Amino acid sequence: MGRQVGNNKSSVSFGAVFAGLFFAVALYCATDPFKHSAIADFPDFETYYVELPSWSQIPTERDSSNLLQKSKIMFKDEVQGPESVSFDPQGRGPYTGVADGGVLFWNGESWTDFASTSSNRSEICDPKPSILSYSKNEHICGRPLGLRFDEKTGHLYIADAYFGLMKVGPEGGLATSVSTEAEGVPFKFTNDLDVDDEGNVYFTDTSTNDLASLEAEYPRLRKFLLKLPISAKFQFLLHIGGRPHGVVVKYSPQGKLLQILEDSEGKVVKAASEVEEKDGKLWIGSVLMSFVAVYDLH
Ligand SMILES: [Ca+2]
Repeated sequence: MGRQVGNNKSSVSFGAVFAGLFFAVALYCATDPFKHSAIADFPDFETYYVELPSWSQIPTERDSSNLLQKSKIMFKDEVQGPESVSFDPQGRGPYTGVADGGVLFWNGESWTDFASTSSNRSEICDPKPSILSYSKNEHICGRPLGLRFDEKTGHLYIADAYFGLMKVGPEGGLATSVSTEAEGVPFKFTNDLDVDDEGNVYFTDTSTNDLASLEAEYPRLRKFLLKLPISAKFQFLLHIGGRPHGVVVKYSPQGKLLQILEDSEGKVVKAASEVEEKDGKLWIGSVLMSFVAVYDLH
């Protein structure tokens, strides 16, 4: 009998400790006192529903040979997060936009600063050891996510995540704003663009960058996840399902799938943000890599 009472006592005290611990964790998550969450510095952060294609539209074809793993790694640790890769009308380059907000140019021997999208750059935009440590100042330093030259004028159009659609002359320098809104609706996250033969500029604007479909459907869930006091690295792993996976798909102008290249284990190409085809080679940029991957189509 006495023993039974003892057991009850210990289970009561264990329950109390567990409840106390649970309360402390809940309080920590709710208030984030040490500013660990990914959006701690963005008090006005809002989430939006994003329309995504249905699962039936996603191709089921696979590249079982993981051909992307044959890509050559170029400029290792010389460029951080080179999302968009582009060449100028003379074929020089590549040019790329990197995590610190700059647009860089490869002159054949070294990387040089070519352009910037922020007139407000300071030492807070200086190079950092990790790609993930730039996110706090991106809204000040800029983040060029799409680059494309107008073949006729040589102007470089830049889609900056924070400053909208911008443009800079063939000599580079500080880019000027082309547009930050369409029909009165401000851009949320200008990501990619293209320029046709007549100089018309097309670009995409997404309110989030590569978040999972579930979170697109349930914005409150996304905000909750982002508010959890865990590092940007774990946030990212959570969003992509915990495993990097590079995929490049080629479609015909009619929308027929022509070729699919994969690195399903993320051994070489961890993720592909944009691909530029030039002289039989695919130049693969990624916001997550510290290099450019080049895949030879021949
Ligand atoms: Ca892009």
